[in-house]
Amino acid sequence: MRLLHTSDWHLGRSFHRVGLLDAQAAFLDHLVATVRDREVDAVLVAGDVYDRAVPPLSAVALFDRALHRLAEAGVPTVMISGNHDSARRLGVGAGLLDRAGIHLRTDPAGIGTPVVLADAHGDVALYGLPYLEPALVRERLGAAKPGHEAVLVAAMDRVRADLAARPAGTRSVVLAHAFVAGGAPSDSERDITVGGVAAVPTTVFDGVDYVALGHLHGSQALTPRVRYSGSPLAYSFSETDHRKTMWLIDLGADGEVAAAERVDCPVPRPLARLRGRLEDLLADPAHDRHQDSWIEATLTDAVRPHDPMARLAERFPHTLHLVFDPERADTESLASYAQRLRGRSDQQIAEDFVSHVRVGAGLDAAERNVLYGAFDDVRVDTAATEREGGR
Ligand SMILES: [Mn+2]
Repeated sequence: MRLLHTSDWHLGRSFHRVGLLDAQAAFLDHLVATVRDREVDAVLVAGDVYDRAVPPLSAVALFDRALHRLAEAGVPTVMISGNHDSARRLGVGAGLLDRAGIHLRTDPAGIGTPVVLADAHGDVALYGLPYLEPALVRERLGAAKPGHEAVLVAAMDRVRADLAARPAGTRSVVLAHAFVAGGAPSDSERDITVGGVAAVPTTVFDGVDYVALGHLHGSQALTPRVRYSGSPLAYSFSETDHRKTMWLIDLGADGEVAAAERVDCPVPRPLARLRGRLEDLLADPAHDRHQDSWIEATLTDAVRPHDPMARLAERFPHTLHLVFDPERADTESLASYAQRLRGRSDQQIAEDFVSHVRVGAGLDAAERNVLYGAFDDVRVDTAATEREGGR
């Protein structure tokens, strides 16, 4: 059975000040063309269909068109909600869409009820696990502990129980939206850390033949059968070196991954990160090849040049982002707020703040629990508000 695995479309998202709706429409054209040209048997969309709980109408219209075209192509599609989606809003009409072969799984209640497809070698059961916010679903799933790992273990127990009751030899696929250990993040995923622990081990997914993951925006294979497709477009300059693709997976007669191919997504415009003094960036012939790229420029001039954006735009009309990183001996004190925070979690930043105001006295274990608990409460409040459609 041939599966096309994609995720993290983030419909409605823009890149700095550039709207990406046309690029997202081009990606969806490419998806539908791939389904037809490569004789795909099922499409898997592993969450973050939209960028926001309440997406702009233009994004909703784009999604609507995609649903119609997938249904017309006659290819079964399984989709889950991600941490950016409002599960309730995305799931509207799911029962009706089912009849058109589009299987939206946004409710944890449906985790143990697969979409069953068949080929010459028998059945394939496809289980959709929507993004599971631990504090909201722990009780309902009967998870033993708080945290991402415990709720995913409970969800996977339901999957394995259902699978065990099916005829021997039934092959299985799971879609999940999670941060799985070993995966490399970028700057454009929303943090889902709980209690300081974000990543769950790949062993959580033991017992199924293929795991189609969403959340991380770089394409990667954690094991041959546990993969992230990554987003179809770059959503931050940290993804400059990513190759954006979908996975075309051939699931063999015994559930083995017989083939895994990366299908390239259309690139609206390449990305480039340039660094140096403004005059050098404007003069260096090596940068000729970046003239049509979206540019992030880090200027190292000791004195901030006059109107740098306008001057850069003369050579690089698609300059989107400027960073100032002057070359001086005491760069520490001059580093911008953003530079000092780069690559650090909210928890680390808060811990450093506490130790700063207490002149070096860091957090003890009890204080750290209180702090992490507060972060979790804020996230749960936000997620609960979105579930109730409050915003
Ligand atoms: Mn995402």
